[in-house]
Amino acid sequence: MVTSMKSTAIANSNIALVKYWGKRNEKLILPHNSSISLTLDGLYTTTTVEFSPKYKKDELSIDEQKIEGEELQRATGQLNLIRKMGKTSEFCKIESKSNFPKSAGLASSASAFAALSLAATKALDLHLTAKDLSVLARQGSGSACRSIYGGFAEWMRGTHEDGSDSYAKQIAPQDHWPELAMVVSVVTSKEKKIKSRAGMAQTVANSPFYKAWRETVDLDLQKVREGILEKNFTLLGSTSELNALKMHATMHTTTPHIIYWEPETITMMKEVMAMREDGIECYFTIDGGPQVKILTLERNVKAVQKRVQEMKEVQKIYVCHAGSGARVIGKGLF
Ligand code: 2P0
Repeated sequence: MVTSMKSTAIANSNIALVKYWGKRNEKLILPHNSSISLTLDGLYTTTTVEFSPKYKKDELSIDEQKIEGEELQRATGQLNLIRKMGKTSEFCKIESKSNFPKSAGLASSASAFAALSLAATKALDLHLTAKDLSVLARQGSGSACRSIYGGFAEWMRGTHEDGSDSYAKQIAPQDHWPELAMVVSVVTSKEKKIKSRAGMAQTVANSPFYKAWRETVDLDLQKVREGILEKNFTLLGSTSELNALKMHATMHTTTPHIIYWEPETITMMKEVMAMREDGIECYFTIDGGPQVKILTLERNVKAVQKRVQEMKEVQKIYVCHAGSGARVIGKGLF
């Protein structure tokens, strides 16, 4: 009889080029709109899961800190789905480590729930297709469904009430566009006060701009898809930048308003605009946090990096390219 089932997975974070913002079903995590992302090679989470009778409850540690409360409940909720699939009631130990700060707008829940879903299903010897893994990861955190894939992924909103057609697919592989780079600049690594989940729910509930967001997002998706497939950087970058601003406009106009930007965020946005004026083509995108991610091409990375490094507002820089999808690795964290 097998008494211990253990596996380790690694998943990269992803940054949306057309954002997911707002749910039509909060329990199943079904979005109002589709989204497109770039999986990043430099930011990742490693997670080991072991199911065993020796555990009397689920035990979770993140970055070597024991976790209780809401975060543990979210992990347990995801594990309950997986236990049901694997027909087991055993508890497990989960250790998770990321190489970047969590809850600071760097998509830590995306890599975390993608890695957890893959590690836990493998530990129970379940071999899910990428599509089924994406459906599963989505129920932990929406953006996690995109981190299953390397390269560029599109999360299709779907229309079914049970969420069976709401999952991501790869639109271009990791090696499709090696020249595309993202310079992630961290202006503060403090955890944000308003989690994306609460922020988007409030925005859907009362922002007068949410309707405009939904009405314009399909065209953004079409342009970004085309930008990626045809490697049209100007189309991709300019559409992504505007899409991020539109998402933030829905937050700025919700009551009470949600402003994830810090003064340093705006300074960075202006610097990106200044670089463009100086002939360095680059565009910004910003998520549920103050960090500014700069899209550029390899030939401009050094120039962008130099300009960004010179700014006192920036604490840390990660230069990223398209990364690989979630995968199982041999070496565990315990
Ligand atoms: C995105 N974000 O597309 C958008 C852009 C933040 C801004 O997905 O409630 O942690 O777990 O589904 O995935 C962050 O939200 O939210 C996010 P839940 P999630 O990347």
